[in-house]
Amino acid sequence: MTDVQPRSGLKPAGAVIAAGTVTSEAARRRSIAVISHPDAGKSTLTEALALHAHAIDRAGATHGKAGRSGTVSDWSEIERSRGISITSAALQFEYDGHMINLLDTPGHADFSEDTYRVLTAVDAAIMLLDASKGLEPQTLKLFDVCRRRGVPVITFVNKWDRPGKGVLELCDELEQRIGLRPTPLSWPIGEAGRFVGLLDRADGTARTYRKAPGGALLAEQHDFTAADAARELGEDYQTAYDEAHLLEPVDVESFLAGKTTPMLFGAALANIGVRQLLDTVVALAPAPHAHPIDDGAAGEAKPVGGFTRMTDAGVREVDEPFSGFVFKIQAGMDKNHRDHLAYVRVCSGRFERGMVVTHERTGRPFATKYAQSVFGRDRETIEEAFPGDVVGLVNASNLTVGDTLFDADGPHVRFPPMPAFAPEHFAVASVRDPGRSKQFRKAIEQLEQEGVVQVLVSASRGDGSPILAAVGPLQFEVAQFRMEHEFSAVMRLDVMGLSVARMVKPQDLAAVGASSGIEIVRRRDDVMLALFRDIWHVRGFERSHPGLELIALDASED
Ligand SMILES: Nc1nc2c(ncn2[C@@H]2O[C@H](COP(=O)(O)OP(=O)(O)OP(=O)(O)O)[C@@H](O)[C@H]2O)c(=O)[nH]1
Ligand SMILES: [Mg+2]
Repeated sequence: MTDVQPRSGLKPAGAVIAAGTVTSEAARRRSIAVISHPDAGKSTLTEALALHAHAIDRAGATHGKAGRSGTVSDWSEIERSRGISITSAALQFEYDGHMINLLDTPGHADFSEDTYRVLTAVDAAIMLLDASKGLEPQTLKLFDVCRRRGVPVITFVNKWDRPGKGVLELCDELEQRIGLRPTPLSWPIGEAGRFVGLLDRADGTARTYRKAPGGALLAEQHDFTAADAARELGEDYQTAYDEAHLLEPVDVESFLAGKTTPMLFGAALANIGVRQLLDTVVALAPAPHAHPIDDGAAGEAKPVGGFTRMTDAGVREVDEPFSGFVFKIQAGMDKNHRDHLAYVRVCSGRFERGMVVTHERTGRPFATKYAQSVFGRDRETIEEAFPGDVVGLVNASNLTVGDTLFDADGPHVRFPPMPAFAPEHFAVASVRDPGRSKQFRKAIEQLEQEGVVQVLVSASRGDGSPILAAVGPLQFEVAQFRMEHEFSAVMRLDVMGLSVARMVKPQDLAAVGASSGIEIVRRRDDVMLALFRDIWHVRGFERSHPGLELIALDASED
């Protein structure tokens, strides 16, 4: 393994920062999510980034999906056996004087609720493109969420070690299809599949790579000055140089405004181009900034993105007393302890373990004695955290996704609610062995709290047969798997022929419920829903009952 000096031409902004104060600690933090269509290589890249920052010393995701055993972000049994990420994972590591909070997200559309929640907790995103596939449907959807939330996007074109599309074709796709202008930082020398090395667009230097066997260690590399590269690499270098200069250079302002995207190339599996990406995150991704709050004004609080404020709604500045919100709850991380962990994104102030905070939803005090940092499945006690960090609170059983916590001695704050999705799949759940009913009920409660599935209760079926509601059917599989493996209760699921949920006002309940083929259910927040076969069923009902109002679940960001 060779050392990975020297770095690319980027100079991290504000590398010399006095440590210790909330403002300076926030300034050296970068919180970023990796997003894309399934299989583009997010988990592989997450691991490669940690490898480059020396947070781990060997990549585990190097043997293809089937044999994957040790990917730090894909830790659960079901993820390892299937080779897909079904839930997001957080890693934190130091790099070059900065603290990086990196969130790997699941690409599968069925788990997009989880990915969307993560996007509320980061300040920037790395959008991964598979070199041979370009912009895939789920990537488009996620990019759209970033745009709406004002999350600036860095683009990494992955799998350049394999045959793929042309570089200019990929750039065109970004510009034509999503109106995002790519501004290259690096440029591949040699087309996809016949990859020679990377050109640094800023100074014309080049780096060639030879993959370490199996790709588990950092790739061997060789650096060339611009003059040497032109001589040694010949036409390939000249082509790369000419093409790279057809596009504009990086521009921070338009990047933060979501108009341009710094673009890099590489191969996560072979650890190529990964260091440049890390340097780019440090140099360009915004540090944590003022966070929009839910100030009770009409309409939704709009996000502030990058440095560009897009809202008149109130904000919580990073140097105000501690505040944060729960964006994820995960159980079963530690088999021996059966605990569950609430992931809190710190928005302002210094978090100190043991401090008493107020749980905004209940107004009750909440002790934070068991606070941990998270690294995939590994956790360690932490003493303090700063804006941008993810704090894991253990056995925080009263906490639910979307809840706000704030310093009990500071001013009250509430962050906007989490985006919830309109479910499109419904199934009646029951326990196979009635002797396991207690475990079944506990599991249902747990899975709901984590947001693995939504749980609806129908008066006619009762508590013992809750209706599970999901954005995609894979969520059901996860619920079933976890029910069996964590709670030793086998769950029977009877899929219902229903696909649309609408809110119903209390005064209309009896009338809607009297109509055949419509199921009335209660959601956790006591909202009453009517479940319909399909959208045609809804429209037909509306036509024949003009006096009744059905309200669409518009929280879905589609
Ligand atoms: N050839 C090549 N294969 C890669 C590269 N990066 C990732 N892969 C492979 O692509 C497959 C998918 O990688 P993952 O990292 O699991 O992809 P993901 O985006 O996390 O997938 P989901 O979490 O399921 O959405 C694996 O077989 C990887 O080994 C790369 O740079 N080159
Ligand atoms: Mg993954």
